[in-house]
Amino acid sequence: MSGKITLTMIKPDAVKNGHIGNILADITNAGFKIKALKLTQLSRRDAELFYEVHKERPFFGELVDFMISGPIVAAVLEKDNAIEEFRNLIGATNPQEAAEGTIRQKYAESIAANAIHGSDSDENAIIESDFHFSRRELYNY
Ligand code: RTP
Ligand code: MG
Repeated sequence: MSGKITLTMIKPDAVKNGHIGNILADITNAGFKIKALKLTQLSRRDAELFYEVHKERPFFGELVDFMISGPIVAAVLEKDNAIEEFRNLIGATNPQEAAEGTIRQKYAESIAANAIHGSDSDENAIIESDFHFSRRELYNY
């Protein structure tokens, strides 16, 4: 049984390029409900913690530097089968491989500056939601 929640971040490239509104429109038009939402900027310590699973990967330093380079938009989203549905909406990690109409195909610059994050499991969606939001910042409506 898959869960109803995912955590997204609109990454610094997409924020700087003025895509917040269009990306949120794509997300809501795809049937996701926004349960929590904020503009924020990660500290180096925040980004290292958030991406701890990738700390041995060769791109870890570049990833952290990029994610703290400007503000991001964090959001908790609700939809049935949220993880898989949202990863389908955002497209492949490398925007050159992302399907037509996906958020990364439309808005990403490169594999590093790839516009948006989506949780990769139900378990991580809860961990990542707790990272960005207190439970009272999540709304049901
Ligand atoms: P995300 O976690 O951001 O939703 O992306 P993802 O699952 O599609 O990709 P993941 O393997 O979790 O990698 C996390 C982020 O690291 C950056 N990356 N850079 N330079 C590279 O080869 C490389 N590979 C990955 C991307 O920003 C990716 O979203
Ligand atoms: Mg990932």
